[in-house]
Amino acid sequence: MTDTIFSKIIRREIPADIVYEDNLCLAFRDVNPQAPVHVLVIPKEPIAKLSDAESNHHALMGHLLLTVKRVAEQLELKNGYRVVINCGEDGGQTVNHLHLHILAGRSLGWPPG
Ligand code: DGP
Repeated sequence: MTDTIFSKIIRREIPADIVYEDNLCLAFRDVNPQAPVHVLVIPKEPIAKLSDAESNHHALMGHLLLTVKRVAEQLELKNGYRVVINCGEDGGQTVNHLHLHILAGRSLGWPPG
């Protein structure tokens, strides 16, 4: 997989507003927020997109979801939040490093555009 801007954030080569980090993942605020709270949770392993995840990523995938819950608690998102994974071109993915969007702080419409 080619290097992306998110790999540079993991390596601290470019700045980001990091809200959580552990040995497997990183969470930081989106540079172009679509809601009052917009955080991205990414694995440190550079998996390009959800459809590239393999069975050996089983535990990592669970860890990413539990990290969403942890970050939501840390940021006190008591009124709820939405988790989004854009996958591939039609899914609207623009950065080819798997990421989970956490959106919160306003009432979110459904269905998404
Ligand atoms: P997606 O469309 O699902 O691939 O979302 C990519 C998101 O990444 C988008 O909401 C904007 C965000 N993003 C892109 N470049 C940067 C960056 O350099 N820093 C941060 N914090 N977010 C970025």
